[in-house]
Amino acid sequence: MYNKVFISYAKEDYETAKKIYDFLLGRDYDVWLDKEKLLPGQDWNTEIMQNLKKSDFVILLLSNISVAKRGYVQREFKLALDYCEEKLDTDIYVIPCKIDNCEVPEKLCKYQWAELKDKNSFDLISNSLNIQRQKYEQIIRTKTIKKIDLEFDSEEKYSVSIDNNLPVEIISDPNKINVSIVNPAPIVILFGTQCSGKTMAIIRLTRYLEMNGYTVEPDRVFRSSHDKYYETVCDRFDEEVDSDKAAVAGGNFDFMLLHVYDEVGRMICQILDAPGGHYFDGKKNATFPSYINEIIYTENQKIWIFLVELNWGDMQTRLAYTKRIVKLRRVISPKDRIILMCNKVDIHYQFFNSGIPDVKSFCENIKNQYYHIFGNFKNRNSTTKLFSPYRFDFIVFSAGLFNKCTDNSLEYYCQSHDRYPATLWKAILKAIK
Ligand SMILES: Nc1nc2c(ncn2[C@@H]2O[C@H](COP(=O)(O)OP(=O)(O)O)[C@@H](O)[C@H]2O)c(=O)[nH]1
Ligand SMILES: [Mg+2]
Repeated sequence: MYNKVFISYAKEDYETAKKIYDFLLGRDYDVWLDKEKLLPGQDWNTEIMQNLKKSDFVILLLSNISVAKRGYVQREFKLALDYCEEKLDTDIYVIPCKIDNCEVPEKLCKYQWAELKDKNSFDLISNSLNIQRQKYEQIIRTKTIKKIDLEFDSEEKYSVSIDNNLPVEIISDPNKINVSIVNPAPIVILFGTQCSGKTMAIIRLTRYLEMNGYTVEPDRVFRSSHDKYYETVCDRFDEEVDSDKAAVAGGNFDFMLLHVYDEVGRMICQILDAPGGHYFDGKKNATFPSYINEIIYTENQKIWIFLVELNWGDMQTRLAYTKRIVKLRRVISPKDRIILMCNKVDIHYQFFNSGIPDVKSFCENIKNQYYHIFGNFKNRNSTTKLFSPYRFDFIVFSAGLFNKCTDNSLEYYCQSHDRYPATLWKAILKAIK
């Protein structure tokens, strides 16, 4: 998509036009050059005009001959400039390319031109095209997510409890939430419902990372400096990580961006912990709050960790949650990676052998309960699909064991074996590479 290039030139400059044609063809562009494309019997005037109109980019070859010549070339130049009027000022559409020392026509002067005598000129042209193409593709992805959000089946009814400890704005109108992501490091997004174990997974991972020379710190500018709730969350982070009580019992600890640094202080990734209700809240026509969409469209690479749990909810609820994940498929960028994390495996000891979880059994059972995820995230790459049939890595996880105290007011937390955070971290590092 957005790869149609029209080359306008005077017939005396055909050789140069053909070189650009060949160069761009080799770079996945669909190039229109009259001599290559016109078929015997076609009305050449209509064909040229139609293809010029359809094109996403127009390359104008400027030479002493083409700028002086009356007739077709001039008409194409003019038309291209007319179509250019419909674009944004920041869009790249017309690319003038100077073949010789000709004078650039006044109307084209405002566009940066390429000097074809320069060695890297072809690369510069393809860079310009690529930049604009990515911009168009980004717009389409934004539109797609809006559309699929609208398509969300309005008949579904299921309920998910909302944690009352969260600040009013987060419960009442998550669209009012502003966040800022200032660092280009990859973002690990823990995608799960309320109580799916996101925060505890982060706590367990943080403990493991800190034992292994990494540093994990909250990003203090993620939320506005007026947000006292966020400030408290950041201040209490270390204390929460070390606590032998589960995070939710402690209250406000559910919305954060963390930075992970290695021993030499290099940022490896950022981890997002957002309220589960923002990913899956059971509302009709569910859409993600704007801040989540904003994060989806940052340039940062994303590592999507979709949390699933064996026997979670009923079939309807699982199906609805699955749909939410499947809908994301079209907006996940090719550079993003996916991890399907089967959480809270400690509850299902029937799938353990000598204390070790049988990943294959977990995977088979999760596949039965969330089969749309497997069906929709098939790896379609003909070479790699042989050894990885799905576009995600499947891992099992347990943050630890949780025991409620007798009056149910809080939960004691006893951390899991290192193998769980080690596997999770390994999968994240593999995804980032
Ligand atoms: N058995 C078990 N329960 C867990 C695990 N992780 C979380 N939980 C339970 O799920 C609750 C919610 O966990 P939390 O991480 O706060 O969920 P979040 O809302 O997704 O952040 C905890 O209070 C625990 O009761 C786990 O690994 N195993
Ligand atoms: Mg949480």
